[in-house]
Amino acid sequence: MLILKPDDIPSSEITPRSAYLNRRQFIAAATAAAAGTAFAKASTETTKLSTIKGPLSTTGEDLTPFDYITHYNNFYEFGVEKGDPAKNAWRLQTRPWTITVEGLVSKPKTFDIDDLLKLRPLEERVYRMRCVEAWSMVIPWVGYSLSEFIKQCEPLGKAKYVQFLSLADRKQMPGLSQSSINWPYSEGLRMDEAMHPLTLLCVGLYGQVLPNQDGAPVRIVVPWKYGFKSAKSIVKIRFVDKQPHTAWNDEAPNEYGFYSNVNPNVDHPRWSQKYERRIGEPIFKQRRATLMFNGYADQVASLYNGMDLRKYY
Ligand SMILES: Nc1nc2c(c(=O)[nH]1)N[C@H]1C(S)=C(S)[C@@H](COP(=O)(O)O)O[C@H]1N2
Ligand SMILES: [Mo]
Repeated sequence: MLILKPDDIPSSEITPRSAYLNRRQFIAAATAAAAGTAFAKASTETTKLSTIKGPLSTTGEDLTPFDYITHYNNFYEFGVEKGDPAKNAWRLQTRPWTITVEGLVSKPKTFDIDDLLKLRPLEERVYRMRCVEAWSMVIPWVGYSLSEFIKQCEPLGKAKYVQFLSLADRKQMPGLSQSSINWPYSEGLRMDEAMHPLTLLCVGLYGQVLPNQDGAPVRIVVPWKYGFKSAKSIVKIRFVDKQPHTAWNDEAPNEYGFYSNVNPNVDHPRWSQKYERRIGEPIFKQRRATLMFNGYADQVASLYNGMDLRKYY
């Protein structure tokens, strides 16, 4: 079963922001009533984070409004529709939370999320994000370079790749039984990609802790790759010597490659990647050209020198 596809909702059906907010308040109230204390508990966790301005921020683009970032999601553990994560992710318990580090490291370790939050100063980093389904957003993430965390993990020289594994818990995640994904959601990067300063260990957005539907309490963000490379709600990081298996590549290997760098010149077998729709913008501004490496070519193109990007899609 293949689910990822370009979103073909006509632009005319995109709800204006005012109506959207009203509906959102309605949904929040209805969900709170249905969920009782669980929702109340989750909503008290929208704690503010103190951040410094990250020098690696993308400039000159309007931010996607918070309500779109939190109500138009892909997070299949909570359902396959864009609105499902916002409806269902209140079930996710984000404390206590640990990341287990294993594989080719000097010694396996477990990190508590509250210690990770204190490891480095938290930066606000504005990144363009491009989903493989040909929509995009501009998001003010909060976090610090994954490389800072990887240094704490003490990987061995033999480690060539990093694998990220998301939580997969049937009690909290109603979407696990709704799609054929090979759970837990697995993603991976080559070590030099993982160590690149743009690759973010992300704990928040818009100056607050990550909303559950965006991958609380900790996710990866890799802005020059299609969105599915940015694994949410991660509980395990494994250092390995061979390219790890990844969830979408397991699902459809000819459609979703390991590298999945944003590339307008290499179409998906079922659709073009030349253009994208910017979520939340007025209809006349929505269609825009997709940029090589999502606009981060100056910073990352050298990672792929000499590689055929058609072969390593
Ligand atoms: N664990 C997990 N991570 C995931 C996904 C998912 O379904 N499960 N979806 C991916 C996809 S396809 C995209 S586009 C981004 C969306 O992130 P956002 O909802 O915060 O914008 O998360 C990625 N990370
Ligand atoms: Mo995506």
